[in-house]
Amino acid sequence: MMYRAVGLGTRSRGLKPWVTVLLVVLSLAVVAVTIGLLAHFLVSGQKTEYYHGTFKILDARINSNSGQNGIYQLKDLKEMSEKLVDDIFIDSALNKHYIKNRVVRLTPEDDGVKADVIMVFQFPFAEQRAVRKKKIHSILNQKMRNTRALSINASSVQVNAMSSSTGKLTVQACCGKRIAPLIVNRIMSGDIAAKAAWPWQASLQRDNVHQCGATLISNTWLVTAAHCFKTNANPRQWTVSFGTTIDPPLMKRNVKRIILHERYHTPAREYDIAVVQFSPRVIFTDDIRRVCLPEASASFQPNSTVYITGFGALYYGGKSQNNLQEARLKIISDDVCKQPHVYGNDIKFGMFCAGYLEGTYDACRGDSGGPLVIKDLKDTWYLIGIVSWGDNCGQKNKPGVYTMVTYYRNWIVSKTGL
Ligand code: 4AZ
Repeated sequence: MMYRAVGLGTRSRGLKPWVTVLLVVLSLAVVAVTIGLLAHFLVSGQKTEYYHGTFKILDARINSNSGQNGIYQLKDLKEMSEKLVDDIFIDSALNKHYIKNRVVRLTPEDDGVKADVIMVFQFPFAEQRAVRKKKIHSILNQKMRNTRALSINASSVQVNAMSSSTGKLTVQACCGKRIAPLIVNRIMSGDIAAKAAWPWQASLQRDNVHQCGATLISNTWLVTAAHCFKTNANPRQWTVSFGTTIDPPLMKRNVKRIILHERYHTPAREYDIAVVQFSPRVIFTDDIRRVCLPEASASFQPNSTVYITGFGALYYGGKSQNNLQEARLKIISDDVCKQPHVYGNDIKFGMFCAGYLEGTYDACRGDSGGPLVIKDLKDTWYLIGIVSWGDNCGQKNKPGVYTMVTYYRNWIVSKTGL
């Protein structure tokens, strides 16, 4: 007892209450600052950095018919180059820091093809960017000298640091990628699309009223159906909106040019394709992004799974929807679709059918001009059809008919340069 009394007495004499409070406050402040510094270190310590690299692939040429020695399809050469850069960094001292790469451009030159690649890393903040740039360059240069995957002029390798805003935008600019997972039901009788699930979908509006769907193929061009402009093709009266709702729109743009296929003449349904240029151009985000266009030589097997999206009606005679709808369909072969009890000879060149002969899942009024897309093994989405026509909606033996994008691929290039 005595011992305790003396102890207490000593403490109260040595440390006054205000000193104790001050000490506690000071220690708390030190702990807070340490946590803050640690958080700052951990967050800014793992900074994403972008580097732009170029290299020359020797004796390579790009052609739409691959197969011959040294002649590649654009898509194959891009994939091979991306794989090469992946392999190089995964098997290097920068393995832990390397995230991914994107080949953003392949330019044919006299003695080969020049590749532009954006490389993404995460580094702690300790080193200077110039030092890292040197490291990245040296790894690329050394390993490209020894690779057998492609013949590369190692002395052509260049590397430059990019600002993270430019890097991010350039990497995001790639086509046919989306962030949302795929969960799909239907358009007719409708299920609502998740935000950012179909970032290439656009709504074409006349006097601000939804008329047709359209698909983003660059930051300023859309593809749609020519028949959407049957009654009015004056760009001043049209606008385009993006996002999964018409109201409120995520973004709106003015239409600058409407180019219909020269051979589209209503009431015929052939050549039902148009390209639309809007301004100002959009900046790609997770919610607004372009789809990929397939090469003219690509073909897609009957029964493949495809998806359509649109703001169109849920039943024949219904009205357009404010929320984007989606449906999973199957490609129907020409043999099946040209049967007399289906569409017979109404299915012409440059058209194909998709849906189900049993009906139900189908595009409808207001979906016209919108996308029919397919996903490849690398989860990249391609526009292969444009909603064009059909008897009624969701009826037995009357599937939707789509403009075949591959058939018009060269026409699209001739108008947009894409
Ligand atoms: C239309 O009127 C329309 N069931 C679009 C597609 C289909 C039918 C009508 C296909 O825009």
